[in-house]
Amino acid sequence: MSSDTLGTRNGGVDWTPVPQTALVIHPAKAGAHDNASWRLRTPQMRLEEAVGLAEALDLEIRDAVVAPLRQLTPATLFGKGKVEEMHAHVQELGVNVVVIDDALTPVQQRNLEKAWEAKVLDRTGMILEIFARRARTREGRLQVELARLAYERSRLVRTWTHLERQRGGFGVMGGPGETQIETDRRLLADKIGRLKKELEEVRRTRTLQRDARKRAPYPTVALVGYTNAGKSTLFNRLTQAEVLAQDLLFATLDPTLRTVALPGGRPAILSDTVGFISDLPHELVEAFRATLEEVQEADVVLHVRDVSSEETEAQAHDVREVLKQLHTGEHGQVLIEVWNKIDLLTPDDREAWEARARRLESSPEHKAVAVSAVTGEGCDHLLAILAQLVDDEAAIQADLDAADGAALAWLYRHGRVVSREERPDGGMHLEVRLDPQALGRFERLYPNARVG
Ligand SMILES: Nc1nc2c(ncn2[C@@H]2O[C@H](COP(=O)(O)OP(=O)(O)OP(=O)(O)O)[C@@H](O)[C@H]2O)c(=O)[nH]1
Ligand SMILES: [Mg+2]
Repeated sequence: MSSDTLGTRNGGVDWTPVPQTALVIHPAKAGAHDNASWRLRTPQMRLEEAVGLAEALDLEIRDAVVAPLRQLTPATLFGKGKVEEMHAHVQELGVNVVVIDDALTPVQQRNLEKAWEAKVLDRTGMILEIFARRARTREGRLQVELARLAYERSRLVRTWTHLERQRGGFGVMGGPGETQIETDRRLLADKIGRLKKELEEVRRTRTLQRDARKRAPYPTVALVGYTNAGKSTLFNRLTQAEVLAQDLLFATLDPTLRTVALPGGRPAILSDTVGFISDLPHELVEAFRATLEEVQEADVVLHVRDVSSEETEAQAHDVREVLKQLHTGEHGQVLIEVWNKIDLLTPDDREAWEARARRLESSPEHKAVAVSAVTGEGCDHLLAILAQLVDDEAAIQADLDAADGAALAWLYRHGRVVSREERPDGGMHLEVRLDPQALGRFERLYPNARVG
C-alpha cells in the first residue's frame, strides 16, 4: 500500500489504524565520531535506541540492522552496493518505512525514497514527530511547531505526510493539503515570526508565574535525566501524583509541577521535565531552552539515572553536557544524582551502587542516592536528604539601604527572597532564606547590610 492512499481526506479524518511497518538502520560511521558520547556506546546500543524511538511512533519494526559506513556518499549516504542490498531487504520485508538513525540531507532522503520505494525518516524527523505528538501545553506545542518549521525551512521538501491523520499529532511534515502553501519560503518565514511572538507572550506569563512562585517560601527541586530513566515514576512516587510514566521514549514533554511534603512537614515544589537524548536535534534544543529554565531556577537538581541500563554512563555523560550548558550547579544550586532502578540489578551490582552512593553521601559536591522508583526503596532516604538541605537554610531579615542594589541582587541570586518591602526612606526590608555558607558570604561581602 502506498502511503498516498493513507489518511483518507474525503470530508473527515480516517481513524482506522493503518499498520506502518518499518526497517530501522543505524549507519555506523567508522571513526567519524570520537567524542565520549559515541565512545561509550556500541553501534548495537545505538540501534536499540533508534528502535525505541521508532516504537514510540507506533511503527511495527520488521527488522533492525547496523550498516557499516566506510565512506560517505553525498547523494545517498550509503554506497551503491549497500543501497541495492537494502532495497532488496525492504522488498523482502515488505515494509513501507525505512528509519535511518542519522541526520539526512533532503537530497539523500529523496534519493533513498526513490531507490527503496518507501518512506524514509531520519533521526531528526523521528524525534520531531514524537515531540509533536506528546506536546500538551500551549507552550509545548508552540515550541515543537517552531522547531518543525525550522527543520522544514532547512529542507523545504515534504516527504512524510501520513502519520498525522491517524495519530493525532500534527505531523512533522504537515498535511498533504498544505504542501503548496507551507513550502513557500516567504510564508514560512512569516509563520515563524508570528509563532515566535506568540511564544514570547506565553513565556512572559510563565515567567510571571515563576516569579510569584519564587516569592513563595518553598524550595524548588527539578528532576532531569535521560529519556526513560524514570523521572515521572519517581515524581509520582514522591508526590503521589499520576503523571504518565511509560516504557516509552519521551513520555513527558511539558514540565509538570507539584508540591511534595518533606519529612518534618516542609513542602517543596517538584518539577518533572522533558527527557534528554544523545544527538538531540539542534532545532529542538533551541526550542526547549526556555522550558529548561525550570531547571536553571531550581534550588536542587536531581539527575535521575537508569543504572540498570548498559548505557548508563553514556547517558549520564550526555545529560551532564546539557546541564553544563544550563550552568547547573552554579550559584549554590545543589546537584544530586539519583541512581534509579536498583531493583533491576543483580545483588552484586546493587551492593556496588549502594556502597558508592554511601561513600558519596557526605560529599557536598557529588551527592548520590540509590533508589527504585517502582518499589520505593531508597525514596524515604532521598526525601530525608532533601529535607536536610532545606532545613539547613536559615530565615533572615535583611535591611538594605537604597544604594545597596548589589546586595539586593546578590540575595536574589543566592537566597530565596520570601518577602520584600520598601521602607519610607527608600531602603528595603527583606525576608530571605539562605544556607549557612551563603549567609556567611553575604555578611562578609556586604558588612553594611543589617542582618537579623
Ligand atoms: N524496574 C523499574 N522500572 C522503573 C523504575 N523507574 C521507572 N521504571 C520504568 O521505566 C519506564 C520509564 O519510566 P518513566 O518514569 O516514564 O521515565 P521518564 O524518565 O519520565 O521518561 P521520559 O518522560 O520519556 O523522559 C517505565 O516503564 C517505568 O515503569 C524502577 O525503579 N524500577
Ligand atoms: Mg517522563
